[in-house]
Amino acid sequence: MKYGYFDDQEKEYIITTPDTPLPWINYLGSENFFSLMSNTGGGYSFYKDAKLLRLTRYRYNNVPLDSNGHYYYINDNGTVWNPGWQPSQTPLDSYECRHGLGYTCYSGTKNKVKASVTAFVPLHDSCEIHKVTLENASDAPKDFSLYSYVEFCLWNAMDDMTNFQRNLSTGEIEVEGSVIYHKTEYRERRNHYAYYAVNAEIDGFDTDRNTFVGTYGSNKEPVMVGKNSSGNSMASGWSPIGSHRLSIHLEPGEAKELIFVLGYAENPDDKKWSAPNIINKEPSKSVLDKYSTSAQVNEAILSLKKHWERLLSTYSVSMSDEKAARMVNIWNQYQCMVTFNMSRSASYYESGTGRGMGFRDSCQDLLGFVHMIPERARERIIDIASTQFEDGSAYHQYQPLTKKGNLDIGSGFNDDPLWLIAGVSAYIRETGDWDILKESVPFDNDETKSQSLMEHLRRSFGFTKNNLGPHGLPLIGRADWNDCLNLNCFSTEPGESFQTTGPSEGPVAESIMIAGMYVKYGKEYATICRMTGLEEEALKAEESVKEVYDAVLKSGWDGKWFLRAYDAFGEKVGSKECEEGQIFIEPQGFCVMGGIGISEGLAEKALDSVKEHLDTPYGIVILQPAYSTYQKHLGEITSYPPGYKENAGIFCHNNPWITIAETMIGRGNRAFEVYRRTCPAYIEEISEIHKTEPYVYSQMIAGKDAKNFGEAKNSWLTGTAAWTFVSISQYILGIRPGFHGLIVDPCLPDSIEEFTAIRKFRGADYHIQVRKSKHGEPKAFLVDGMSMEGNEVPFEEGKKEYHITVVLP
Ligand code: BGC
Ligand code: IFM
Repeated sequence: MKYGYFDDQEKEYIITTPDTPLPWINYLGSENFFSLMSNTGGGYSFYKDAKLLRLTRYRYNNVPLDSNGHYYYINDNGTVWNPGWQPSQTPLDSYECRHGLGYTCYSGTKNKVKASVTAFVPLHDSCEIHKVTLENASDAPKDFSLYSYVEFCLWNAMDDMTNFQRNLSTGEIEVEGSVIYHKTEYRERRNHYAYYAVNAEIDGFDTDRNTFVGTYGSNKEPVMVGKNSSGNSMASGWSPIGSHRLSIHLEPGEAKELIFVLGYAENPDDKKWSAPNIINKEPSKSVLDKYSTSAQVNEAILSLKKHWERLLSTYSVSMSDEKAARMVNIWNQYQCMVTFNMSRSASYYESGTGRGMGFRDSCQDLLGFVHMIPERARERIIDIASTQFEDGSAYHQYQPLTKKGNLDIGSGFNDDPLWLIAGVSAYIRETGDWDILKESVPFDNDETKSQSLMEHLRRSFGFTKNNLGPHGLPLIGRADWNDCLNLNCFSTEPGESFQTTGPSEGPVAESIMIAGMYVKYGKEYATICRMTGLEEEALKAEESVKEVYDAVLKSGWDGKWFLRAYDAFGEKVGSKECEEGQIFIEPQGFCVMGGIGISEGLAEKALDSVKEHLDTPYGIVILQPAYSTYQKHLGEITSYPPGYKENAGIFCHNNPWITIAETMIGRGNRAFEVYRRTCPAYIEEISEIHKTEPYVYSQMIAGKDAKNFGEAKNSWLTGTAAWTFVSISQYILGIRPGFHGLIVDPCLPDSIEEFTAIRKFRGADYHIQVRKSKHGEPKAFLVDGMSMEGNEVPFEEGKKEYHITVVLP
């Protein structure tokens, strides 16, 4: 069942009912100011850091679901309603929500009044703009009240939810004309505030929540809205809000537009603590002047749309498979951008208070994003590498505002260092910017410990090399990519944190997944060495990679598939000898991606085993059989009920590894089958089962052992976005950056006979045509009409256009 439809022309998903199975959200913002917005107007905003500078308050896990947001109420002759349906839930005569790239429009009609809200964050300014259009579709004049409503967060979202003894006394507000200023914290910090304004005279306002909502009232029908009045309240402590009231008169057929702006302003020079607690309103005024008319706002929306056109034009494909084309051209790239911006910090499933930017997560996000804005990828690489330790290991997470490593989590995830090589290699292949390797980058955020980025890569590679276990395979540490496979936490008591307590690293437990990574990224590291003139180092790296390759063949092969690991007692994990957890997906994907076992015929066997044991109609599960009981020596993975998350869920992130691996052994049909199963556009039809947004990937879909088989969770912020984009764009369609130029190496299913693509790469346009040979046409690889050997089109400085035709055998 569907709850909406795609409009590819407008690049929108149009939701036709407000009560979707879960809130279906969108992200507004591209630089510093971000908002999450659901299809019913729910959500919140923050500046740079979802934990430390949260503008508006959201209540996770609330009843009813998704019941705080930036709302409008209408009181039309005693009928109170919201254009987005929530929070009043008054039935609407019509409803629609259009989620587009960086903007959301929703509208509702009630008793012949239509109210539409277009919400977006303009490029380069730190505010969320709502253009609210009110129309009278009746044949009589209409008089009604419009209320705006936001509830301010007292900046630090964690404190806001916990430290009530303090924060119920800190709230401060100022009101000037139609602008409400939220200045909690200003007294002490004097550097930031929020403002909430409308470009019209108001008839009343409220800034104290209890006055507006009623002491025992609720968002559903605030007491002031019911009374058609305002308290003109000035919050003093408790919970500051922003609400404007406007009396609207509309003649039959008349429409009115209002512009509401919720902004963040910084005032970095105001360090006069002894001065009166008066904010400098200039920074906010200049933004409000920029967005005070509909014409200005329309212009800003247009710029935003152009910005997205530009970003998406870097990779666009034209092919008969409409669903795959829409994902490649629009939604998958869009999600990559959002995931890159957010890492795993703020979604409807990530509260924005826990994890900041993840080391491994951000490096992987970069793989799906680097072609769009390489400058930002460069910046991110430097930030990430700055949280690395001198031995090559790294803080697992860092806070986006301070960019400092997170001490609570620390290090010890032994896959982390290798992801840096993956990210840097992708960046260099995309841009040809070898100079990045010369950048001086601190270790542990300490400028006195700065070394070149190349040295950071060397330490990354060296970390794995220096941390091999009894079988010559990489030690797993606290966990590898699979956070929940905690093989060294066997002394943890139930209830203690798996990843942070006890002797979480040890000299025995080894990971075959990291071995696969080491072979894949170690080879890329060796190429980087070679291409920068370090031939000897390249040879040494290749030697070490070969040793691990051989160790996998000797001790990491289980007969029909790759083992997952050795535990802290030297016992196998992910083997036919195990009672449960006999086969895992990750090493099958990563070892084959690293090329292990391809020439020996093992890769095919491993991937056949994935199909035989792990396939389901909704995607490939992470392991089988699911663990039925908690087992201390395996860690958090066994804490989940069978079929959920890392315990045999369909962990979408690793499905594209299988897609890529399949292309590496030339099986296009199977590669595409794996791609299609988790692809949102393909599963839109079963939204009542899948439940999360049909335009983005989710982290997990419940596996076949779970009661809710097929139900997804944790949409938006997942490495799935980047990896699926890599799998379809670089491996199935086969257009991928190499160190010397652009590679065109498709591996198509029977259902795709041909396609054309435009790829912007290092400042040139590549016009690519691929078709399968028909009627005996010989295979060909032509560049500007000339036949070429191989499949990597050498990049020529200054050349602006390449025309490539590939005829596949
Ligand atoms: C979750 C994992 C997640 C990890 C993050 C665990 O509790 O189950 O899915 O990756 O935390 O550290
Ligand atoms: O690899 C991790 C990721 O870093 C966070 N989400 C879960 C994944 C698998 O455990």
